Formats: sequence, structure tokens, C-alpha cells
Amino acid sequence: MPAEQMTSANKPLSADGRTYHVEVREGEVANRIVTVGDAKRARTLAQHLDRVLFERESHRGFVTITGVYRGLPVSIVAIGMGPPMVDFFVRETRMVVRGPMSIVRFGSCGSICDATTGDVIVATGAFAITRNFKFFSKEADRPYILWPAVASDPQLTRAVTANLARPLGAAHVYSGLVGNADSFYSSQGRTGSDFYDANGDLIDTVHATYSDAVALEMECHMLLHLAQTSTGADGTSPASIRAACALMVFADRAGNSFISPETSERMVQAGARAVLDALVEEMPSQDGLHPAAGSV
Ligand code: R1P
Ligand code: URA
Repeated sequence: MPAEQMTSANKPLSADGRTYHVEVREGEVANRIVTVGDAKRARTLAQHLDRVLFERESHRGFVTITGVYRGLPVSIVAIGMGPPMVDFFVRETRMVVRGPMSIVRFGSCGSICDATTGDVIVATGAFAITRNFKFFSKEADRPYILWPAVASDPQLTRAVTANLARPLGAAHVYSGLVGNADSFYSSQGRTGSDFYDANGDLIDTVHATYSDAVALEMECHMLLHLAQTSTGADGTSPASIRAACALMVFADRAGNSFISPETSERMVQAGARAVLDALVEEMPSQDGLHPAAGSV
């Protein structure tokens, strides 16, 4: 999409109304969204839709698939990795969807609790962990900053938990606070000698700060933060976005194991209907509040 076709520097849209990075326009994204990191996971989830109505891969790698699930419009959006990609995704879909939105992240994580590969962790909330650049310039004492936690939407979270417990068994569904790190490596406490990361005690610090911390990954906090700060139709409150996060355990940090491709594929298949069911059960109607969802 060449820059000369964009309409505004503040909110760039193409001549045909598509957002600059995600490349979606009104009517192409539903009010109910499952977001994942991996485009392959998005396509596996899409196999569970009754019908696919729209699919687009943007020049920045966002994949949006919109279809019908149990009679209601649902979108599945693959965003890649990290907080900036969440920011592009949430802000640009918000630009083109009218009315309230419900977003469930179906991601992966490293477990820092008893949950192991094959289990799922549902976030009660999430906090950010960022590298403290001042420390590495000798201007601060702490190498990492742990930010305050933001809560997940309680109803959507309950629905996600209950629906996941059916295929997986309740004993395989854990819950707690999730740390959203700005690196897979340094700020998740993965140690090594290629860089000076000062992170040998980071996971202990996470547990000391948040006794209910259960997982580390890279998107939940930004999603919950943007939901928390989303504004209603009048530009104020209440928030227009509700969000929840379910994370498949890919890395068991205590047991030092990583999931096999076969187990991860099985987990995506097992969880797909659960997250889609939670979304449609928690936003069941097209009662005029969601005109964009009705038009896809
Ligand atoms: C790292 O491998 C990626 O996997 C996790 C992390 O949050 C990070 O994005 O999420 P997804 O499986 O949703 O991509
Ligand atoms: N995703 C992460 O961000 N960390 C892990 O350890 C596994 C998946």
C-alpha cells in the first residue's frame, strides 16, 4: 500500500478504507475475535468455523480470517509476536469495528508454576516486565521493571476456563497472573553468555513480587491494558473492549522441557472450539449493538 494512497497522517487509511498495517476495513472484522501469534494456528482455528467469509494477509504479516461460528460472526487474527503487534492489532481493528468488542488471546507461554506441557493457563490478569535500560547505563539499580497488573475480564475468563476444562479436564487448566515480557530471552529469565542480561534471579523476583504469577509470555498485558483503556462510544467510559487470555504451556521452565510439534497441534485442536464457544456464549446476540459484526 504506497504512502501516497493513505488518507491521513494521524489515522492512515487506504483509499478503500483499509488500516495501514492490519489492512482491514469496516465490515471485514467481527466484534468477537480470537487472536493468536502464529498464522498456522489461525488457520487451524479457522477449520472450526461453519463458514469463512473473508481472509487477508497484510503486507506486515497480520492474517485476518472472518467467518461464522454457531451462527455468529467471529474473526481470527494472527498478529506475530510482542506488545507492539498487539497495539497495531487492537487499535486498527477498533478503528473498523462498531460497538463493543470481545477479544480472546489463544497463545502459548512458559510455565513458572506446576503446569507443564500439555496444560493450559488462563490469565486472571497480566503485568508487564520490561528491560530497564537505565540499569545497563549504570543509572538505576534494578535491571528489570515489573509493572502493576491489569485484570482480565472476569466473565469472559470464566467462560474460557469452563470451556477449556471440557476437552482438557479441569486438572489441566491452571489460572493466575501472567508476566508479559518484552523479550523471549532476557526479560523471561533465560540466561546465557552472549549478552549481559543480569537476569539470573528474575524469575525469583517475579514470584516475590507476584505470589500468584504462573506464566511468562509476550502479549497478554498489552491486550488487557488496551482493553482497560478503551473508551466507550462517547469517548469516555465504560470500556468498549473486553479481553481474556488462554495460554498453552509450550515451555516448562522448572522442568526444563519444551513442547513437541505433535502435542502443540493436539492442544490447538483441543482448545479451538473452547475459545470460540466462550466468545459466542459471552457475546450471544446481534441485537443492534454490533452492526459491523452483522455485516460481515
Ligand atoms: C514466543 O515464542 C511467542 O509465543 C508466545 C509468546 O507470547 C510469543 O509471542 O505467544 P504465541 O504462541 O501466541 O505467539
Ligand atoms: N512463549 C513465550 O513467550 N515464552 C515461552 O517460554 C514459551 C512460549
